[in-house]
Amino acid sequence: MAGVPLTGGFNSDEDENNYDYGPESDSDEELTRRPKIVIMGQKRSGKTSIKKVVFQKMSPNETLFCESTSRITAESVSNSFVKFETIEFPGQLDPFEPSFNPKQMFDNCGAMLYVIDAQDEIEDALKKMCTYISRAYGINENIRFECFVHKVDGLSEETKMDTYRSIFQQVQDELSDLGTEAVRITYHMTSIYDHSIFEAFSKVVQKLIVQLPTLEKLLDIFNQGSNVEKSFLFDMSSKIYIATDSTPVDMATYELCCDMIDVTLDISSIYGAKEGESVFDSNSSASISLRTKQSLFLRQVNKYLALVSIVRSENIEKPGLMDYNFSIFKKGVEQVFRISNRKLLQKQKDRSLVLPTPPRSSGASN
Ligand SMILES: Nc1nc2c(ncn2[C@@H]2O[C@H](COP(=O)(O)OP(=O)(O)OP(=O)(O)O)[C@@H](O)[C@H]2O)c(=O)[nH]1
Ligand SMILES: [Mg+2]
Repeated sequence: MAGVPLTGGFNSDEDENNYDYGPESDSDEELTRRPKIVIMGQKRSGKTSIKKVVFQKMSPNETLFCESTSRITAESVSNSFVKFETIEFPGQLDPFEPSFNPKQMFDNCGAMLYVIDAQDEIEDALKKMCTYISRAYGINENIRFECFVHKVDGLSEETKMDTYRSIFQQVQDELSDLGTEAVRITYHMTSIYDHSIFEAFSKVVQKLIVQLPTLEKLLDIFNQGSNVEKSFLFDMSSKIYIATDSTPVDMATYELCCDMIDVTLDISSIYGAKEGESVFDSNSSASISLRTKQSLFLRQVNKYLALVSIVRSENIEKPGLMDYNFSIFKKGVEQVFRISNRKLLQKQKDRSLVLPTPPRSSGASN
């Protein structure tokens, strides 16, 4: 099929490279509004390691020296496109102790992530997870529940599937005993030693982005018009993808795209950036042709995001078409977030306009 230039119904020529997911400020109100991801799990199940590897670029081997967390740790993830807060509960603490104010915490919680060490005894961990999930569900039914069956690097493919099946069955039984079978839990098989942890975190974060269906549609249109096989919208600093088109994600393709980001940033930091400057800017773009007759394209969308696409080499007819379609796609993404931001600012303005009614004076004035 021949590629076609896209047309965009955009009437604004503003170039907003720094548009963001919500207003960019660290005001108290902004911080409390940020989506919260509560991370729980038994001691040494891998909670801190996951955060460090995904958001702080720690190499997996270094996590061997991570100290056990002794108290509740809240960290803001703000150097990435989606800004949110992670709250880690160390294994030995009960998050529903009244002194931790569970009502307030789970009322504001976007996702609850429970980490289970697949290389350890899982019975107790599962029981605890089900109890916590049903209590959190009792406070806020909108929380997304995510179960990370973690450290699967030590398991064979067969054991992995058996573990998954047995966890799924036990959790269903346990939840129905607790009377909360309506809860939906998403399971992810993860390890910090491969890309599975980034893929799983991508899926967790995507659920917190309200614009996701629109982004997916935009990516589908871009792919069709440009004869592209697969596209990801990547958050460059964490390498999690915040959206992809509607075709299924294949792990090898995702890994290929992650590798491309590493290569681009490495080359850019050696040859491109001046000292103290960001290695990812509006000039960032890369094309790589592979032996497999596929080509990879990377283009900067804004200061945090990049579009990474895979095209079969025989489908590249006109090199300019992809760039043209990308410029239309980029404007589309800008519009999507600008509209959301405007709505959000309007909501904040409306809220501040609700002034308290002055007390009525009982006496006559003269
Ligand atoms: N094999 C393997 N080991 C892992 C993985 N993730 C974490 N670990 C190891 O698990 C150990 C415990 O990790 P932590 O991140 O400190 O565990 P935690 O859940 O934060 O523990 P507490 O803070 O005590 O509740 C470390 O030695 C990590 O190297 C993984 O995917 N595979
Ligand atoms: Mg920890």
